[in-house]
Amino acid sequence: MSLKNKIAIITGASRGIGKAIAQNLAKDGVHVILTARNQQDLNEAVESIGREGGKATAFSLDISDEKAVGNFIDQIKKITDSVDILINNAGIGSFAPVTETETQFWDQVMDVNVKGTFLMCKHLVPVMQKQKHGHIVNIASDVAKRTFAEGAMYCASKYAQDAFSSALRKEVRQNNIKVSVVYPGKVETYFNNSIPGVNEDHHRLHPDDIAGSVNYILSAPLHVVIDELMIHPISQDY
Ligand code: NJP
Repeated sequence: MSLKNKIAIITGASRGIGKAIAQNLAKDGVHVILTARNQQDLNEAVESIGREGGKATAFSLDISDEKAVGNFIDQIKKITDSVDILINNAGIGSFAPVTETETQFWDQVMDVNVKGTFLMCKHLVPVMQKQKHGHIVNIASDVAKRTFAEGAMYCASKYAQDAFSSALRKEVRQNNIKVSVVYPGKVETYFNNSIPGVNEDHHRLHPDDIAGSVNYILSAPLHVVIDELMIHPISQDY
């Protein structure tokens, strides 16, 4: 299915996986609406898409803030009647023993990874239900399906995001809305204060690998939904 002239909202699109998804979709003719908190990073991403001939718009948005999400969707409704695609990609995490995990950080991780996904869906699904179509792609993690020591907080958030996605899929299928989940292994991004290119660990995917998977999912024929897609670097032991 062609993606040309579709409209997509991408959270966490200022860098890493979200930025690569936005760039890749724009190359396929999608009007991409980029969101993240840092406006300057967003502007740079929008400019780079524009230089490649793509159509991009940016909105500063903290997805953990319901009032901000509601205001954002109101603004979107003023510029378009239709939103074809929502990519819930923004996410945070860090790794430590449970006894050393700050409760405040637990709340932040749950607020972004779980509540943020919920809020974006809560406020955008009605738009998709009205137009009688839509595709939501949630970027979870392979640790939505496995656990490891010192990963309790992050794994819990990704298991919750995955369970939410699975239940939502059953709820909105009748409205012709597809819900897909991508489960990446390690990816070379800014996640958890990493700096791409300086990590000693070479067992990582490139953000473009995830972006390619997302294009594949979104390009499936109308009658097909790819519910889940797990993707790892072949060298990653998991
Ligand atoms: O991370 P990074 P990734 N509201 O840090 C934004 C999952 N994943 O691309 O808000 C709105 O480069 C932030 O912008 P800013 C991971 O769990 C990754 O790797 O300005 N946006 C930036 O644009 C996550 O769900 C790996 O700080 C918020 C973006 O999110 C997704 O992949 C492995 C926000 C983060 O970019 C993308 O992460 C895996 C908020 N409150 C799953 N807080 C991996 N990298 O290895 C942050 O299994 N952002």
